[in-house]
Amino acid sequence: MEQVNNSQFQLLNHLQRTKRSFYAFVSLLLLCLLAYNSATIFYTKAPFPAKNSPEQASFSPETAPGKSIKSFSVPSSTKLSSSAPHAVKVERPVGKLKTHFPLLFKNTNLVAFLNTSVVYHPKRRKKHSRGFKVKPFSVRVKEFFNANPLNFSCKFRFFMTWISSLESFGDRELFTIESLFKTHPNGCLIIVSSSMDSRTGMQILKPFLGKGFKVTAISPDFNYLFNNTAAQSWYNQLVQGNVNPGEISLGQNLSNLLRLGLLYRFGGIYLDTDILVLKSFKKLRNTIGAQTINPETRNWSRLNNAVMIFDQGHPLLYKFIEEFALTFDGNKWGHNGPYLVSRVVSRITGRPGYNFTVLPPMAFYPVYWSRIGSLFQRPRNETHSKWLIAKLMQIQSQSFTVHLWNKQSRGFKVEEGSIIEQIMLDSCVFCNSSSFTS
Ligand SMILES: *[C@@H]1O[C@H](CO)[C@@H](O)[C@H](O)[C@H]1NC(C)=O
Ligand SMILES: *[C@@H]1O[C@H](CO)[C@@H](O)[C@H](O)[C@H]1NC(C)=O
Ligand SMILES: *[C@@H]1O[C@H](CO)[C@@H](O)[C@H](O)[C@H]1NC(C)=O
Ligand SMILES: *[C@@H]1O[C@H](CO)[C@@H](O)[C@H](O)[C@H]1NC(C)=O
Ligand SMILES: *[C@@H]1O[C@H](CO)[C@@H](O)[C@H](O)[C@H]1NC(C)=O
Ligand SMILES: *[C@@H]1O[C@H](CO)[C@@H](O)[C@H](O)[C@H]1NC(C)=O
Ligand SMILES: *[C@@H]1O[C@H](CO)[C@@H](O)[C@H](O)[C@H]1NC(C)=O
Ligand SMILES: CC(=O)N[C@H]1CO[C@H](CO)[C@@H](O)[C@@H]1O
Repeated sequence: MEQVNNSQFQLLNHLQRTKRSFYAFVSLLLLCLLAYNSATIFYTKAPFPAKNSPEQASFSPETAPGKSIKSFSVPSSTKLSSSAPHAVKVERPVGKLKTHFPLLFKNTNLVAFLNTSVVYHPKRRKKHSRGFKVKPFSVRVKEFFNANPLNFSCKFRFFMTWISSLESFGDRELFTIESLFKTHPNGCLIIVSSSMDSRTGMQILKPFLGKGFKVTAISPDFNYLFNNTAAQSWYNQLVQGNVNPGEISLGQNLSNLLRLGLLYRFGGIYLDTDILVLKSFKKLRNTIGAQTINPETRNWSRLNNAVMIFDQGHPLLYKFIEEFALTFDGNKWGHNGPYLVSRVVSRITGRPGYNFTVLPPMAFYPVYWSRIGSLFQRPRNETHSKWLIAKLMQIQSQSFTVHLWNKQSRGFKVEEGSIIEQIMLDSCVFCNSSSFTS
């Protein structure tokens, strides 16, 4: 019995010890958590987390826009306070952060995109360029367009912009580039983007280079682009946190301005990344497209800024930029984009000094966004089949581009026998795309 008692005692003793060490472990865990938490707070508190983030933004999948929100949003306005309530207390006493600044940190890619001083000196790049300074944006753009190592000269200067992460640059975007080079083999394309301006980004573009096409990605320099325009002070205010970016994605809205700055400084053709190119632009100059017309008057009722062709320094571009800076409203859908170009053009129509063309919807936007699904569908019956054939022939004969309105059509599958499938067969370069969904 004693033996048993003894062993029972030992067991009890052991249990108690285990319990103690369990408590010790839990306390340690709690301590760790506390330490981690304060580290998090400290990190959030650092006034310029941007300094470290752009590289991550460009290179690591962990900082995809959606994910970065939690670690970087520094709420000081009520709207965001739910996302990281613990940081509010810490942030208020600092009191230095401007009210709107935190919104810039919602998306680390956007920070990289905005902060050109960071974008220009990424550590990794330095390592590879062995101490040579990275050339300024304007020099890189001009060298790309002018250099012709294979006695190649750029007959067309294309610009696209990409302000999202590398991971979201998908099959659709790649296919729009295929269609661009299919129709413009002697064109040169710059994707203005800080995420794509990286080794991984260039890897994505490599198949095009392998085919001899001229494409590259370059991080933007807003200070250069908006220098001596009305957008200069607007941009400075934005960076300093004095512009209310509003509720809607600042990135998208900044992209509306970026395209204007690019065409104004360099001249060329701007395309959204959801534009399929079907025909050469060689006869187009200083052109913008209508997205809708008034069926009675046949006058346009709305223009769109997804395709624009303009000479360098064109006065209409200057007006667009001016309007952007004067009337920016981050809370109204489309206000700084399609509505902006419509406002300005209707205001200056008839005034001398602006020489440009407005093309009808069939030129660039042959299908309205609400009906874009019809292009992805296979024929359902005989009537439908006839309609599809007629529509395809109309697009093939009259349209320079098809706007896919990605926001509307992103989830659609390309059905066999659909118009999009036929267009893809006609405008592919690699012609190995299994499907067009992404
Ligand atoms: C941009 O980067 C510079 C240099 O790293 C930094 O001093 C500045 O605060 C950053 N600005 C923003 C808006 O992140
Ligand atoms: C280079 O291009 C020029 C004109 O574009 C042409 O005259 C010349 O023969 C070309 N040289 C070579 C080596 O292809
Ligand atoms: C802006 O333009 C002025 C000349 O008007 C030039 O001296 C200055 O370097 C330019 N700044 C940038 C950032 O390009
Ligand atoms: C249509 O546009 C023309 C010129 O752009 C203008 O003169 C005319 O008044 C417009 N018609 C209507 C009904 O708005
Ligand atoms: C307007 O531009 C076209 C080319 O797009 C050109 O042929 C025409 O001469 C220009 N007109 C004026 C008044 O500059
Ligand atoms: C044919 O298919 C279209 C598209 O699905 C549909 O709207 C239409 O009602 C169909 N017509 C007939 C006669 O079945
Ligand atoms: C199609 O071909 C290109 C170039 O060879 C290649 O990079 C790409 O991965 C291919 N895509 C598919 C879906 O096979
Ligand atoms: C005012 C304006 O152009 N707002 C745009 C901002 O970006 C969002 C997309 O993220 C667009 O939907 C808005 O139209």
